[in-house]
Amino acid sequence: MNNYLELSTEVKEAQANNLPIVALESTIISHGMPYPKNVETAKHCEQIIRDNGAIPATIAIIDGKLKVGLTNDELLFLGKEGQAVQKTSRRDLAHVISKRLTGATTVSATMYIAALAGIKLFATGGIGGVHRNAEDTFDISADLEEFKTTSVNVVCAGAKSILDLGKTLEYLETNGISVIGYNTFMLPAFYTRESDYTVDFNLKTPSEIARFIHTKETLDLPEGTLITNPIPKDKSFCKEKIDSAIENALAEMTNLGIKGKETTPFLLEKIVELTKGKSLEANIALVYNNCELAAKIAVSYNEMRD
Ligand code: PSU
Ligand code: MN
Repeated sequence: MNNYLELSTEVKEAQANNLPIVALESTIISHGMPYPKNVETAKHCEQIIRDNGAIPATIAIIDGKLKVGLTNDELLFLGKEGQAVQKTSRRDLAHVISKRLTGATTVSATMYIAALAGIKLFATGGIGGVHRNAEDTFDISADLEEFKTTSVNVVCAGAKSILDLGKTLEYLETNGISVIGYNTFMLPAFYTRESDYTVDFNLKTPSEIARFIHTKETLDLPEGTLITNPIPKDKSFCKEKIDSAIENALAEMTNLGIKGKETTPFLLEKIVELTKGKSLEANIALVYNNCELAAKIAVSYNEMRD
């Protein structure tokens, strides 16, 4: 396996010196945001992690190698190519690697690779979940499955209501995956700080969250944890406005017959268009907020390790 794994010099040095590391995914760059904002955001995410005392490790597959830590050229390539790059979830890994292709990794594939590299914290915007109408389509993101077996702790801004939030929470509970709220008892809904759902545990400081992760590991529980962090107040959306954009995007998706892995990228792009770019601004702000929290948890977790 390690034949495919390639760590950047920065990540290798961080490991050698026992520094805290935070993983970042690459589908958010290629499929989640338009160029050039995607590249700008990806670079700034790395900077925020450094500013908060940890080392960033953006993960992607480049020419068949599992890369942990990307160069600026690699980031730029993924950002410019956009949706022409293969969106790579767990099920795509063997294909992309055996053909020596380049792939942008989703939350599931990024967690898998982060675990191989021994990285415990991962920051992103939103994770995949149980889609609305999943009872008919069976569309449940591989991201949720990954949390069952991969002990990586993911900071996100909750689940957006292109998904069925209630079913997503039930699915997580069934599989023994804890949903932590950072200073919130309500599950944040990505563009908004509130939703009609509650998290499992409201933890108030990065060190409380780090203690939770450390304890889970001491108990040999193999699951990942979902850490939800509400979008900053000044960037959050009015619920009615975003809900109406989401409804319109979903209706257009059904009309166009879009299915499978194209669903999430289509909806994200459509929502940006319908909100005249405001949802993109919100998305960028919440990712930055998550990078900061993940770095702080990683620093605190690192101090607890023996
Ligand atoms: N949600 C976002 N931005 C994203 C994604 C989700 O707000 O970029 C991406 C992530 O990479 C996530 C993937 O892992 O979409 C989930 O895709 P699917 O729903 O097809 O499982
Ligand atoms: Mn899906």
